[in-house]
Amino acid sequence: MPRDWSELFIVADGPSATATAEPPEGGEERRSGFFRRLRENLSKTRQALSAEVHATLFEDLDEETWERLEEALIMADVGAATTAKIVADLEREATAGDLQGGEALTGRLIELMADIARDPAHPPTISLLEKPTVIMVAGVNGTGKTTTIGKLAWHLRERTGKTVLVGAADTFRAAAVEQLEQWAQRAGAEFVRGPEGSDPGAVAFEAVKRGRELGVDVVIVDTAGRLHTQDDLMAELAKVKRVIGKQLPGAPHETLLTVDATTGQNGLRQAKLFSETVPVDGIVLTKLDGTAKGGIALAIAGELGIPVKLIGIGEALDDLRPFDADDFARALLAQQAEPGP
Ligand SMILES: Nc1nc2c(ncn2[C@@H]2O[C@H](COP(=O)(O)OP(=O)(O)O)[C@@H](O)[C@H]2O)c(=O)[nH]1
Ligand SMILES: [Mg+2]
Repeated sequence: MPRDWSELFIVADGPSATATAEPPEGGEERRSGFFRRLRENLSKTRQALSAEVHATLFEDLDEETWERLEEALIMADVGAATTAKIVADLEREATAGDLQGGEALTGRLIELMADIARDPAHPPTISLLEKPTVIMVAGVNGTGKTTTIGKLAWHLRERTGKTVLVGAADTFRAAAVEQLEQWAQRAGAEFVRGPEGSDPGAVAFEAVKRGRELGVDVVIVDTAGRLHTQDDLMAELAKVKRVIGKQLPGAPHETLLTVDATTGQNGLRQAKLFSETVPVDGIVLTKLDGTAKGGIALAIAGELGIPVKLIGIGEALDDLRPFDADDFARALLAQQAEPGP
């Protein structure tokens, strides 16, 4: 599981990138620093969940234990089906006598949650082997597409030394283009825009073309998140994707969908809808810092079969990170503030 940027990106000279800004020494310290921050950023979900879980699992186990546990997980938006599976597994093992005491039960619960979020068939990595690698970012308005692109461009440059171009194919709102341009500047990325009100497909085409001419490593294409109707939006998204493929066969190589964690189960429904129109390779779960519904990460992984690849935990450049199922589950429930092995 990628715990680090260098493990998220698959690059040509090895299974993982050589991190330019992160020397290998001090890796452990850096990891525990990351983990502490993840834990802090997830504090809303953790507070809501862990108090109830601890109150339940450290008492005598009975029918009510499992009901209360289910309720706590559902309140954290883990999702009914995913919750039922986790709790049934834990109850079975506890009843069989395999788990003794609150500590062991909580530890096993963390493992079960991480297992759900981890899908070996869909590893949460992003391949950068094509040049340029084209990443298309889709999602409903306000879910964090533009912000995520800025952060991602910045990390690609900082952590892997890649050159990046971003294309403003969200032409629906003029302000969206300006906002993306500012992020591109902060991230040190090239920027392609079209004339006002231009066709999103044409901008996406131009961005990939320009990226090829400049020889950049990664092209990231922003898209609109709101149109007159949902059908329009989906049709446009499919078209942008098609047009990108015309400029560069095989592209986009990666389609990321932003889901706002604060919208909980609604975000899950959005993700289903989008993924029926364009195949989605990975979810970026944003705004996890501001919600008690962080359990949605598990519901997405468990019920959609699309890996969560990145999580947004704030509004700053540095507030995007690879999703690690184990760290995530532990950050939600573990008492101790350090990552496990
Ligand atoms: N707290 C927090 N805010 C975020 C995060 N990601 C995006 N935002 C905020 O959400 C709002 C909408 O983001 P934007 O990128 O414009 O969404 P877009 O319409 O999908 O492009 C902005 O105010 C962002 O600062 C996040 O991870 N945490
Ligand atoms: Mg935007």
